[in-house]
Amino acid sequence: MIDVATFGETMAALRASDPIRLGGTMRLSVAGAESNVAIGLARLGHRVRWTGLVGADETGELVLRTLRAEGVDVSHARSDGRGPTGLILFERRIGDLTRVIYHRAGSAASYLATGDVLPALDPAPRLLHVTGITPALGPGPAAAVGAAVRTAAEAGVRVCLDVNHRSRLWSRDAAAEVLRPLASRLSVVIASDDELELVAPASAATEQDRVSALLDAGVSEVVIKRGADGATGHTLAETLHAKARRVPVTDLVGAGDAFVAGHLSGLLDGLDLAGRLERAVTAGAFAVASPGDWEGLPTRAELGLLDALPGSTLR
Ligand code: KDG
Repeated sequence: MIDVATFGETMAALRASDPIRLGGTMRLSVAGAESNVAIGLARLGHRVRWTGLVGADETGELVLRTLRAEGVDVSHARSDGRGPTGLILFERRIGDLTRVIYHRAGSAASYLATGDVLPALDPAPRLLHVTGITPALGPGPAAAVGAAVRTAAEAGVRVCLDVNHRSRLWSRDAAAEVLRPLASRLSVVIASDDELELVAPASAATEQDRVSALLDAGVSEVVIKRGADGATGHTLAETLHAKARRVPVTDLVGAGDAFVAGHLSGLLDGLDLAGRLERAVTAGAFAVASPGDWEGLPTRAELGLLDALPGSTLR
C-alpha cells in the first residue's frame, strides 16, 4: 500500500552561484514542491508515489530517473510530447537571497489532467498531498487537483494541502477562488502566515479567526510555517509552537517542502502534534543547512544528526 500519493510539476533546475547575466557554471538537478516532499518522505522510509507529466526529452528522463533513484514510485508518471519539461533557474543574487526564474509556460506539466491523476489514487493511499502550485499551472491541472481532493476525501483518505502561493504564477485572488472551496475536504492545511487567508473564508479577519474557521470546517490540523521563527500547529484540542532548529543557512529553497515531509512522516508514524512539529522543523533545518531543494534531506537514521555538537566530526 502506498502511504502518500502526490502529483504536480517537477522541473529541471539550474543553480547559478553568480548573477546569471554574467554567465559561468550552473549545476543541473530537478525541483518541484511535491516531488521534494515525496523524496523527503521516501528518505524517511515511507512508500510514496509521485505522478506528473514530463516532456519527451532528456530533462524529463532526469526527473523520472532522479525520483526512481530516491525510491519514489513513478509508475503513473509519463512523458508527454505536447510540451517540454519545465525549467527553473535559481540565482543566488546577494547573500542568501535567491531569485527564481521560470520557463514553464506551456510545459508538459501544464497539460496534466484529471485522467492522469485519478488512477494513481487506486488503490487508495493513506494520505494525498497537494500544493497550491499545481492549480496555478492551468485549467487541466486545477481540475485534476479538485477531482483528486474530492475523490480522496470521499474515500476517507486524509488530504494535505500546502498552500505554497507562487505570485509569479497567479494572483492571490485567483488562488483564493480555487483553494477556498477545497477547505472542507482537507485534513491538514499547511501555510505560511501570509498564505492562510488564501484557503480560509474571506470573512475571517485575523489569523486566529482563520484557524478557527478551518477547524470548524472539518480540517483536523492547521500548521503555520514561520521560517526562522518556527511553526505553530493547531488542532481542536491544542495549539503548540515549535522553535526552528538553529543551523547555518546555506539555501532556504525547499525548506518548506522538507517541513511538510517531516510533518507528514510524523502523522504517518502516529506521533502527537509536538512530535510531528519537531520532525517537521528538523527536516526543514536539514534543507536550510544544505544546498539544493531536496539533496540534503535526512534519512530516518540521520534525523538525530542535528543534536551532534556544532563543528564535531562523526567517526
Ligand atoms: O519549494 C521549492 C519549490 O517550490 C521550488 O523549488 C520549485 O515547485 C517549485 C515552484 O513551483 O516554485
